[in-house]
Amino acid sequence: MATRHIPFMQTGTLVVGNRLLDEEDRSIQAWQDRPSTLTRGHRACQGCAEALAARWVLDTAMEATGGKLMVANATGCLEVFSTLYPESAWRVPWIHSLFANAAAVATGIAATNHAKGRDDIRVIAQGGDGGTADIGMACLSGMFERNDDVLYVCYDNQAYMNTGVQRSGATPPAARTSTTPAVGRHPGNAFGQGKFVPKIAMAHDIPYVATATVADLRDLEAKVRQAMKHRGARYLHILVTCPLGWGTKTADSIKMARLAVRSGLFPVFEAEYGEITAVTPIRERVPVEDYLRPQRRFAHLFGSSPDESALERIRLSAERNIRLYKLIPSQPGTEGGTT
Ligand SMILES: Cc1ncc(C[n+]2csc(CCOP(=O)(O)OP(=O)(O)O)c2C)c(N)n1
Ligand code: SF4
Ligand SMILES: [Mg+2]
Repeated sequence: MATRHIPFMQTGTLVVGNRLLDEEDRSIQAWQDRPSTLTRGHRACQGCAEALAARWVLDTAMEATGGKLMVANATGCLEVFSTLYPESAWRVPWIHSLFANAAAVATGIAATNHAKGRDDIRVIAQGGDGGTADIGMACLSGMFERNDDVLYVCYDNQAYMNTGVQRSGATPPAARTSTTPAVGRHPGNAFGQGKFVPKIAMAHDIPYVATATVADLRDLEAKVRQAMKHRGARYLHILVTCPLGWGTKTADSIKMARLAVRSGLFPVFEAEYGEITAVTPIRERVPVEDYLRPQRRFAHLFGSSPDESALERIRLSAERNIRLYKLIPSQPGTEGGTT
């Protein structure tokens, strides 16, 4: 990207003077023909990062494919808030699958396109963390194993939000959900359970796996473009703040995603054929408490007598991520981190 002076009055905006940049350097937000795949009429909560991420992903994919895109969507908040009968907020060929089978439906669409000689039409499957990590895992693993030509996008808000904030396999330890209440000796979600789907995807040696958050939309955009350059099975896992389920301020959705990354609790990286190829280093590390304290789902860890043992276990998990993904290249034991 060319170095360009950005006027002061534009530095606080997400577009950061986009329209002053050369056309190829502009974000999807500044694209004159932005398709607005997810448009007015949806009923997402205020501050819903899932809505923001989905629009960003699909708008970018639309541009990358010249508008030749079809989408299969698992049941979950994204599907429910966007398609209240008889309306639809989608402006892309879009099909609602079951909770469990978005990956299989997308595979079928890709196979049909291929049989018709229309490999130019690309396919995206998308779902929440419950639809991905839990009930949809079998279909997803099959899609990976067969290396079907589909990009699967998981919008990870860390619980089953659509049905009332139940725990999923992606809910973090100690988090309070409606099925892991903040009661007893070990309140909230149990430690030592759950799964990180990007690692499972990498274990299939598929062409492309990446993680991203709504805190860095240019990075998200670049990863969608990179994913669309590949053929075969690809997986994109996006951390999306949910103000309702996390108990955060609606204005803080971007900030919370940024704190997740800076605390080390959510690693941002890319991998090809099972090997990590790039990581986003943590430039200004923050204590895990800075990320946890503003969230009501972790309120039981603080107060007059903070739960030091739970906080220590969470700190250790951030340390482990930093070590494993080399998120701080200068830290001993993490030499060789890529950027
Ligand atoms: C077989 C089946 N079981 C349960 C449901 C009810 N259900 C619909 S969406 C949902 C939770 C979705 O959670 P997630 O995939 O994380 O998406 P989110 O709403 O959090 O974005 C559940 C349990 C269903 N539709 N089908
Ligand atoms: S419950 Fe959460 S994921 Fe669902 S629409 Fe509201 S903010 Fe978005
Ligand atoms: Mg969810």
